[in-house]
Amino acid sequence: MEQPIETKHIKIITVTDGCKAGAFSLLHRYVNDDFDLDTRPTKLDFLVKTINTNVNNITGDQDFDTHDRIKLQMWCAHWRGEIYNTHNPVFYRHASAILFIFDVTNRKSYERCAHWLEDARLQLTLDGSNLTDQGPIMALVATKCDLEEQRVTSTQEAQQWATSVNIDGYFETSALENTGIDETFNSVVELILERNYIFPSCQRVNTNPPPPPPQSRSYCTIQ
Ligand SMILES: Nc1nc2c(ncn2[C@@H]2O[C@H](COP(=O)(O)OP(=O)(O)OP(=O)(O)O)[C@@H](O)[C@H]2O)c(=O)[nH]1
Ligand SMILES: [Mg+2]
Repeated sequence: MEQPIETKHIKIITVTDGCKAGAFSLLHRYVNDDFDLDTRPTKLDFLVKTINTNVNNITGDQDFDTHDRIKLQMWCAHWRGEIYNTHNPVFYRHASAILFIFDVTNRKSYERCAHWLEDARLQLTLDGSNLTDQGPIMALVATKCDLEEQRVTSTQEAQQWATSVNIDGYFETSALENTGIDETFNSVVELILERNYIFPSCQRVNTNPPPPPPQSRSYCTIQ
């Protein structure tokens, strides 16, 4: 008899200063393997990707077999706009990971990460929905690394800052060249699994036969 397939639901949110840092492009590349040079500003994007992960090999977690699936629900919002002001706690609530996104060619987008980090920690404390004192995985993600000549924040500086404020990981990406993106999300998922920072209320048990290799892509935009 076939074993039930467990689908773990994991919420990941991106945080930027709403300055075209490339948050949507990062998710769009990861989920749809696509890139658009001329994106439109949106208030909220919601992208979903289902992945197969042989986490036994990664974490040694015997409860998690190769038939299990992870459904990543990824939120990307204009953080300064009305959605943030109105629904701020909803974004952070039950997030397993928070990605602070900055554009390596835009100094302000980097400097504002300190503010958003402080804000995230405050909101999570006020909301009281953290699973543990440690809280969700937090990662700093640099975008547009293909624009090396226009770069104004170095790898070393960003890495050092991330370490100094206890951020769990620092990653460099280019959605245009498709570099660093799978590595970023694979590492973030591994960190989530290692910390076991998954909200039980998000879990479902799916008794259907195993689905085909991951192709599940969907995406919704509010403009
Ligand atoms: N060269 C380069 N351009 C990029 C990259 N990622 C995004 N862009 C461009 O940066 C602009 C903004 O990208 P978005 O993904 O919309 O950024 P965003 O953070 O969602 O923007 P807002 O929500 O409007 O603040 C677009 O013109 C993208 O084509 C990248 O890796 N390299
Ligand atoms: Mg956007």
